[in-house]
Amino acid sequence: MRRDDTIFAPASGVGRAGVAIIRVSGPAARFALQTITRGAPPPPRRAALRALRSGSGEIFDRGLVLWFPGPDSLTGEDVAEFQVHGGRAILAALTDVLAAIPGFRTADRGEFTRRAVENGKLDLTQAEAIADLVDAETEAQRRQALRQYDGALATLTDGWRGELAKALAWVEAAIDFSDDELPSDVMEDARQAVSVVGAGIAAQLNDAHRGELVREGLFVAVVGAPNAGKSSLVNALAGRDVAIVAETAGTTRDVIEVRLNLSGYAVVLADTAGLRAAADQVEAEGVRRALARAEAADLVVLVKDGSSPDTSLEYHGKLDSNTVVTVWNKADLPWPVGQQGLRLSLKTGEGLEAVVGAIAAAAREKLEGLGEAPLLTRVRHREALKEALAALTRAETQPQPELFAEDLRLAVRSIGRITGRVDVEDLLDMIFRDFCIGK
Ligand SMILES: Nc1nc2c(ncn2[C@@H]2O[C@H](COP(=O)(O)OP(=O)(O)O)[C@@H](O)[C@H]2O)c(=O)[nH]1
Ligand SMILES: [Mg+2]
Repeated sequence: MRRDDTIFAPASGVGRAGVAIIRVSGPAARFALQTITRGAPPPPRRAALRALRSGSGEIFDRGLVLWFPGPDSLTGEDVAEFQVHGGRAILAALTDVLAAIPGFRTADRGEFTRRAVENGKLDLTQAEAIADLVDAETEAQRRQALRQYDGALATLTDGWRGELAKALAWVEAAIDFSDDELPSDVMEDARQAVSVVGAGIAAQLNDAHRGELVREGLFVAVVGAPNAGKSSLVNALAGRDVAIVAETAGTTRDVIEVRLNLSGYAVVLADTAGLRAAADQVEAEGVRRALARAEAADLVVLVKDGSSPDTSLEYHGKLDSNTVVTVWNKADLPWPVGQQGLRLSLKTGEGLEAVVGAIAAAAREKLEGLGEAPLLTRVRHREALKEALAALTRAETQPQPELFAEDLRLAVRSIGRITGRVDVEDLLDMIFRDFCIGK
């Protein structure tokens, strides 16, 4: 797709910095380079130091310029890059000259990547991966995004799509040609392919949403009796005071959330009201929310006060369905004999590292423990695969080749939506080129 307008935007962050990078993409990128440097562009992909001039001819900075003629560029269009000193006045001067060139405008959000997708430089999963890479706050998120950028998801789904398209080609051949013109078992082969790909998709869907959890963060609920030290633990893990710590039992009444990076995993930690027979209605509502949060959480941290009887016992049955890390707090106080488990004192800091380790291990188990690392990182991927699987399941019981073909076509299209390669006919053309029937 060819665009008439040329877009520009800072590729580096806003504010003062050593260097700022401005990217320009579109048919007039070369013109911009020539106008601002008053000379020919440097050789492709080579940095050159140039004086940069404003409209009046005044030099406003000296910086590196780069020239990437399309289609071998980020967007597939002609691209120019200016690496200038990262001051506001310089950026303003550069932006002014660019904006004054006819057909130039500032880029919309994600527009460079969008053009790259439209020009076939990236597929949709890679474009999403770029956004995820930029947003990645933890190691696990970065690893997952890079994997997707490198094409892990695209390779998997393109493989399925190819298999099904081949099957579809056979079925269409079976519809169009008489039996004696074809190898005997084409329909059988097609059905076999449908069942293999269907099983592969079903296995991928059965990944406990791990990819989405890595990306969006694991929900961890901190629960336990009032005064056990839940709020103190949340604050200690967050490294700052997000929750009120108080001697008065029943202080925390609503759910308080904090996002943090726990040993490389994105986690949304929730502090909750203490579990006990509530003193008033507000507290009762707090208890209800705490239990609801524990139920909805991916992981529960149960905090117990080792120095006093546990008043939350009656609620523990409700936590059983989830992965629970139990922590015994107040190890600095005398404990009755028999309290065993992960010892912690939030007062002295004793055992905190081990608790972080235990929660991180449980998180790792949730996210990676089930073998092969996950590939579906967005609801969108999951929905497309669910649709494809539904079509394949229908196809399996479809005796009529025409209807079987129609379901296959739907499945190929659904899978193609993940990468943005949706044209089934293109794929068929490619496959039929290798066919020898009717040559
Ligand atoms: N001695 C001692 N006191 C603690 C410890 N952790 C928390 N506390 C105290 O226990 C009380 C309740 O703590 P808080 O975090 O508000 O508990 P929550 O009700 O479970 O959120 C506060 O007075 C804290 O200072 C600990 O490890 N040792
Ligand atoms: Mg509290």
